Amino acid sequence: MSTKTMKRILVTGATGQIGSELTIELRKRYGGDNVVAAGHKRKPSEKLFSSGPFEYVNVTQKDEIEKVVKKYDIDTIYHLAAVLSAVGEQNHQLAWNVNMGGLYNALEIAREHELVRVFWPSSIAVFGPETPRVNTPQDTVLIPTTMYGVTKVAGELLCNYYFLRFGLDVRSVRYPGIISSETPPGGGTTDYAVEIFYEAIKNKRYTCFVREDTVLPMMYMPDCIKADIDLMEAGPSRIKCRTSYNVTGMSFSAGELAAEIKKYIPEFECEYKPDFRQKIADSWPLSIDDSVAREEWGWKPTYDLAAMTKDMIEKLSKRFAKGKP
Ligand code: VAH
Repeated sequence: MSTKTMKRILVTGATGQIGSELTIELRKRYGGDNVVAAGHKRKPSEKLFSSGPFEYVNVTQKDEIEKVVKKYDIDTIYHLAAVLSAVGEQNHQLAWNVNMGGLYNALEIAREHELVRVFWPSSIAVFGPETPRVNTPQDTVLIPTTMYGVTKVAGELLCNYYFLRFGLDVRSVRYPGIISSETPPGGGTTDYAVEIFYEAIKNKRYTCFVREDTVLPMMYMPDCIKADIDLMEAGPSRIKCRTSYNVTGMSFSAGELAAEIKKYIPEFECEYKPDFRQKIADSWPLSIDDSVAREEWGWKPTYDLAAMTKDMIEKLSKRFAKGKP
């Protein structure tokens, strides 16, 4: 395992919901020019494009990643490029090719170029109906019922293999649903928890695609970014888990989220019309035990439902008032 420090970072999936905010935070910490943002089809925001290098990369093409690694002398990869659960059920081949092909390429490049470290996000989608759903433990049954979940279980095993076989310092967390105000999510089952804020502020009403009583583990973006960076900056000896760490911020039902929003927008009305994503949500846990991450590298979330809702409504209201989308 390399003992060098992380200096020049590549973020794949940098135009996505998490990648776009993670890149900005990494640029604050490591310097704009030392963090290369890589996207595939989505155009980068002005903020992303103007704060450091940007490259278009298709992660299923190893040579496209390798070209950027060589051009910028990259020593660390945050590999976020992925197809999420809902899109993955509509196009399972795409989900397999991007999620598995992309990860394999990133790990092979990290091995061949002896990179310092790799971050790769797994998800609570690794869990399935056979998994204990309350306070889901770190080590448990992983029989997902989505292609996205299959790629996340396989991805965790691949990362563990690259650590054991080649000593590659690859690290991972299992994201719950992530809520944020900067970049809308693209094709996940938990997208309702973001869309509801946009619709409540703009139109005072929202049609939610899961039942009112659907409870899922969630996390606010500032905590998501903190988890990624804290994990990557932890001393190697503290990291005992090389598949992926359970992490979470909070759990709430769609109805509880709507009620919290109504405290700020009393006229807000939410109706519930479950679609195919209900079956996916019903296969996932209600709450997560993240005690191992807390013990091994000091994980501790900051935001609960009330604090997140307040911050989301403030940030989105301010942005919409300026006429921005
Ligand atoms: C999805 N946002 O909905 C992702 C996440 C736990 C959910 O992995 O697919």
